[in-house]
Amino acid sequence: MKRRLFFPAAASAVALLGVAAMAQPPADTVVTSSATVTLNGRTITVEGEKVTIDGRVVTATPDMKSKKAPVVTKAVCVLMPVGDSKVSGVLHFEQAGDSVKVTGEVKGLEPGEHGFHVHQFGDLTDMETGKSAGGHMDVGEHKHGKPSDKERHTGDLGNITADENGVAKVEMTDSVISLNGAHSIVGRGFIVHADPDDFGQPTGNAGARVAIGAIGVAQDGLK
Ligand SMILES: [Cu+2]
Ligand SMILES: [Zn+2]
Repeated sequence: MKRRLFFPAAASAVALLGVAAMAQPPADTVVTSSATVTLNGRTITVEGEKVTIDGRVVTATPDMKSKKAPVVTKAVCVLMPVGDSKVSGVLHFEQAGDSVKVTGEVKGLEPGEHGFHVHQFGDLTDMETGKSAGGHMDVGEHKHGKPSDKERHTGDLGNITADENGVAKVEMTDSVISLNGAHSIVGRGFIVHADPDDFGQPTGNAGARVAIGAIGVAQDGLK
């Protein structure tokens, strides 16, 4: 007898819950259909997430995929020692028309010349050898060369020269690298080598990697 009495009560409770669920969808439900209602003489339209009252948009999903790319005007690279080297420094890059001005200082070097290149990857996971930065950055397939050569890797910036205190002041302008477009060095790696780049093939015989860094957008470098 008890069961018979219980059954209709449970059934109506389920029915009530069903009606409640239909009337009020969960708060996180994404509305994909569209509907128009008239309320107090005003036309309210819901299309997906967009709501308009009398044609005026009152809510809209922001456009998260802007088509306009920002322009990078300045980039920076903090050079850190590779393995047990003591070489460190900071490089600044500034776009000046079609050229990039490279300035900065590298310290802890042996006096003399050191290979100085943009490498393929801004990947610093191997700080023991610096090999995670890959080979010389090259857009296309070129031979290794001097910065002034007609043919060179995109990232071939030649050498820097350290004084008797092991400090190299960097100041150069290069028109092959860029901070924007296909030749952009932003996100790539930078390597300073133990030996001079002698411009021999395939990569200049510059020896071990003594400092590594990743090139990023500078704090005041976006337009
Ligand atoms: Cu290199
Ligand atoms: Zn090269």
